[in-house]
Amino acid sequence: MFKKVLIANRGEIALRIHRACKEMGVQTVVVHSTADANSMAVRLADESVCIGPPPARDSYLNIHAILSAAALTGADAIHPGYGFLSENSAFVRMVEEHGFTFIGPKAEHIDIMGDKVQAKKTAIELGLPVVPGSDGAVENAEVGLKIAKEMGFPVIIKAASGGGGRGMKVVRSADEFKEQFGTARSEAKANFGDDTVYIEKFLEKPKHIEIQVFGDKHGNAIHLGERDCSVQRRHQKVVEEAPSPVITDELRDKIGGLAADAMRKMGYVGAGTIEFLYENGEFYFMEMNTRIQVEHPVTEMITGIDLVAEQIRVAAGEELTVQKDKIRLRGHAIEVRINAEDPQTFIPCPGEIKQFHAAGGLGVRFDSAVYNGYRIPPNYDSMIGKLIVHGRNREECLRRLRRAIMETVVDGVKTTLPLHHWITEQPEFIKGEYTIHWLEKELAKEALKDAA
Ligand code: MV4
Repeated sequence: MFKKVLIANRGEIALRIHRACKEMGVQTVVVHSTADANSMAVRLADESVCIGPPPARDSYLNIHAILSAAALTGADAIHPGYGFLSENSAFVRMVEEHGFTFIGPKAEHIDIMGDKVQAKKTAIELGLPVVPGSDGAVENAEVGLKIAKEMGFPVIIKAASGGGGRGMKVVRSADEFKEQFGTARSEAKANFGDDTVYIEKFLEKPKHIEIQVFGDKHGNAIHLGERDCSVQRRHQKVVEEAPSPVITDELRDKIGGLAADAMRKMGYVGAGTIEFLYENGEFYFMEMNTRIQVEHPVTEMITGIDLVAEQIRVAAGEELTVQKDKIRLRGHAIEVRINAEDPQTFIPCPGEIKQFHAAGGLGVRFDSAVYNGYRIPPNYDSMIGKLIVHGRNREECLRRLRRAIMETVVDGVKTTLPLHHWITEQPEFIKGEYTIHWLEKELAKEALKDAA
C-alpha cells in the first residue's frame, strides 16, 4: 500500500479522497491554489502545497507544479478526483514517467474513451449495445444525408471530440440536413480543434442510466449496478439515484454483466462509468467516463463499498476486495447536488457562508467541504456539496430526502436546495418515470407560470 497520496483536486472530492486515505492509514498531501488556502482539505490533510494562483489553468491544471509538489513531499501516488486532470492521458503518462502511480485507469483507455468515434467502435467490439448510426466518422454532407435517409429521421450529429452534450445537432428532416451538418462540423472544429463528426438515430425520450464498473490489475472486473441520472439541466446532473426506478433485477444483471465482461476483455483498471441511453427496455452505449464521478456516493450507499478506497487499493496492485457474487444492492439512495446558485436563474452566487448546518440522522450523508464563515471563491464550479440519503425503499428515501433538505442550513449565499425540494414533490419525479428532458420542460412551465 502507498505511504503517501497526493490529492490533485479541491472542494468536497479532495476531502472525500483524504477521508478514504486516513481510514487506510495513508498520509495525504493536498495541493491548492491561493484561493483555496483556507479550504477544509488543506486544514485536514497531513501536508499541503500551494501550486499557483486562482485560475485553474495556473494551479489545478498546472502539471509541472503538481509533479513538483509530489516530488517535494515524497508522495507515492496521485489521485486526480473528477474534472481537472482526471481524464488527461498526457498527465497520466507524465505522472508515471516521474515514478508516481496514477490512481486511475491506463492512459490508453482514457484516450480511447475520450474520442467518441473510437469509444463507440470499441464498445461494439466489446459486445455493448450501441445506438444505430454511421459506421464511424462521416466524411461529408452527401454521405451523411444518404446514411440519415436510410436510417430515417430524426438523427443526431455528434462531434468525435465532444462529450457531455457539447457539439451535438438534432436534424428532423432531409432538407435541413446539409446545413446542420456544416454547422456541426464548423462548431466541432472551433470548439475542439477537430471537425470529425458521426451520425446516430436520435432517441426522443430516453433516460440517462449509467453502470458503475471496476477493474483491477489481476484481470478481475465487476459492475456495481446502475445510477439513474436523468434529472439534468443543460447537461448538468441535478439529482441522481440508485437503483433506477425503472430497471428490473433481470435488466440490471443483463446490462451489468455485459459491462463487466467488456471491462474484463479490455483489461480496464480502476473505477469507470459506462453511460447508456435507455428507452423502451433497451440500453444504448453513449460514453464512458474513466474517473470517479460526482454521484459515486449513491452506489456506495446501496452497496456499502467505499469506491475511493477501492480505487486506491487497485492502483496499489491489490485485488478487488469485492467479488461479483458477494455484491448485494440494499435499499435506495438519492443524491442532490447543492450548487451556490440562484435556484431560478442558475446564476452562480459565490461569497461567504454566514451560517451552515448539515442535515443528519439515520441514512443521511452530507459530502461537502464548506463550514461556517467559509468563503466560496468565484473561480471554480458552483457545487458546494452533495446531500445523499438512503432508505429501505424509494418511498422512505424520498421522505428522508425532503426532511434532510428542510434541515439543511446554508445562509449567506443562494443555493439550489429550494429547487431540490420542489423536485421531490413533483408527481412525475415521485413516479420515477422521468426522462432526460423532464426537468427542463418543467422549469419552462414554471417560468411561464411566474410570468403570468
Ligand atoms: C443522444 C440523445 C438522443 N439520441 N444520442 C447528450 C450528452 C451526450 N453524452 C449524448 N447526449 C445525447 N445523446 C442519441 N442518439 C440525447 C442526448 C441528450 C442527453 C443525454 C443524456 C442526458 C441528458 C441529455 C440531454 C439532451 C440530449
